Amino acid sequence: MDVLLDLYRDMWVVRAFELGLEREFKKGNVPGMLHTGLGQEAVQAAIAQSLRHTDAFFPDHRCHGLLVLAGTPGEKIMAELFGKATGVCSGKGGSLHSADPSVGNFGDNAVEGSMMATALGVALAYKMQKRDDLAAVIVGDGTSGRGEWHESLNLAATWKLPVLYCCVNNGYAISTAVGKAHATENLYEFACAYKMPSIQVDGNDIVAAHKATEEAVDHIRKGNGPFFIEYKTWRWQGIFSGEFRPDDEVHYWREEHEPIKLAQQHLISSGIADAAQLEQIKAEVEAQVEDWITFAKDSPAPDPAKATSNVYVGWEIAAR
Ligand SMILES: Cc1ncc(C[n+]2csc(CCOP(=O)(O)OP(=O)(O)O)c2C)c(N)n1
Ligand SMILES: [Mg+2]
Repeated sequence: MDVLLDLYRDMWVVRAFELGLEREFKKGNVPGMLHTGLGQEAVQAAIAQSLRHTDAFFPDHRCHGLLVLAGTPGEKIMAELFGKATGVCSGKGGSLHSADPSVGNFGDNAVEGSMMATALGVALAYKMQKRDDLAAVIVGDGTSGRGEWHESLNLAATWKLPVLYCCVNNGYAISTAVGKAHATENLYEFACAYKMPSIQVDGNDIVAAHKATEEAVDHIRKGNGPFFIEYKTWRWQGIFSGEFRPDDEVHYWREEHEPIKLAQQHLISSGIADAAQLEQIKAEVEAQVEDWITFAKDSPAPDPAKATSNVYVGWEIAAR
């Protein structure tokens, strides 16, 4: 199958997963907070496509779909988000703390940017082991104001560590626009200061995002050190229910420059697929996601007696 058709399906996995999850969240079936990856489907599909299971990746709080694309069964991610015992971390990790080392998912962390430091350690280990695997870290624009962000880039560049920096610049951190909190709106310029190869790419254009990610990964696997990609995109979800973004901006990103629509136009105009095929892919993925939701709903809650197991590696701690 054409890789672009594959990526199209992957984008629908992200979209359908998040729409289904959001619907269930609103019904009160999903505990905790929910940050969705809606609008960022092309970024997630491109990253997942370029990684392999022996790489390490550190997802951020909007990467539920990417976790599925990386290889964890969809029902296990869905059940995890529902807080159920059948989840990939037995329902204890939820959206922000689930991991699955079997596919290279080293886990998210609610302290934004802290994975940038952890990724360095993993990348250093891979380099010392002379592997051609890499550590990919996915972070939002807001993280680039943190000290760890800059320390990580500096050390990765200095030691030529195999780190793929995926900076998802969706324009806002909470409700603060990038330009109001950073010296530049083009975050790849920070990476230039650390003498790191970097690129800014349209994160809503799957063709461009895929090409950039493949090139970056190839560069890293050849032992050339880190690479920084800034994906310019836009998240559908505001943090608060009141919409703080201007109407013309919303219209541009959700209508004119919407990633799935752009991919459809490309696939049809280049003769890779017709509208009926694309509709079928969408319907298949949506049905699959509904199965995952049913699985999650029907799964048991974790056993309270096991609340203290698997908290620390190799330790059992007593409940208080
Ligand atoms: C160190 C730290 N500071 C603050 C927060 C609270 N917080 C959660 S999400 C978020 C905004 C993150 O913005 P960005 O990195 O741009 O990601 P986005 O939500 O836009 O995808 C903040 C400040 C946090 N989790 N960690
Ligand atoms: Mg942001």
